[in-house]
Amino acid sequence: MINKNYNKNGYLVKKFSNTKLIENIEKIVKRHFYRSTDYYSKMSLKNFHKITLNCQNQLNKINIQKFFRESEKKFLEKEFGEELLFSSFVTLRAVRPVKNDQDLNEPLDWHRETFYGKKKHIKYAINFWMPVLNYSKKIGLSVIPESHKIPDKKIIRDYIKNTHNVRKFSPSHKLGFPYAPKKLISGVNFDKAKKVILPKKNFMIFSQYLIHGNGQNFSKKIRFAVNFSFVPSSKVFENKIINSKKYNYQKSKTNSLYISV
Ligand SMILES: O=C(O)CCC(=O)C(=O)O
Ligand SMILES: [Fe+2]
Repeated sequence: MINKNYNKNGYLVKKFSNTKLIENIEKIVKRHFYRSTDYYSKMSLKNFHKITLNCQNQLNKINIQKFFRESEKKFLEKEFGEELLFSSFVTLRAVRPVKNDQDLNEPLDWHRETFYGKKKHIKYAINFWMPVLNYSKKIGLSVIPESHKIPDKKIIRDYIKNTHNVRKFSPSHKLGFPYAPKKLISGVNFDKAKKVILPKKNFMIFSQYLIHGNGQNFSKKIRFAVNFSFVPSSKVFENKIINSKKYNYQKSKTNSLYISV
């Protein structure tokens, strides 16, 4: 990545070159979540995650990664100038409004992806993240700018109680919730934390080393975002060629693969 902002802050916001993707994703999400917020707020987290996973499975049928690679080809070529490998599935991030500020079941706390995977390429891997519905300044993704420069060993974390009751390979797990959650104890300056403001029809990419989290949703509606990750192929050290496709085994929580799309 050669972009100065990205290298300085650890993330970058860009306008979509083609908005067709946003429309398609919105349509699918609305089709799965057609009832009132109240209806979803009353159900257990487990049942809510089941519905979310159904929707995520549908989203995975439209090859969002490929659409992104093709429509942002110019930008990606300029920034990376090499082949990129994409995570084999996308995650739908659906977060219900919280009832009060003690309600810590819904959000994903501060983390960087090395909390949950140890592969060398994570250092070079990049998360793509796009708001889908009901995002605002109040409920955007939170980041600590420049925190991607802090070495992993300085970031102190500890295991915490699995309050989500996430089991390995359960729907919640497949939605990106950790089954062995950790809490960031020290090593970063939380005074620098900020919400990233994404104008409509923009996406964000950020280093997997950047400290980020989604915070509680204090709005009245369920917020939806989609994310996946990608990595420059030269940074992947365990390429395997299967049926003429390049795969990298990322032995992570959900057994995701990096593939060329
Ligand atoms: O959007 C969210 O809810 C969390 C996103 C996140 O942690 C990620 O994209 O890596
Ligand atoms: Fe994350």
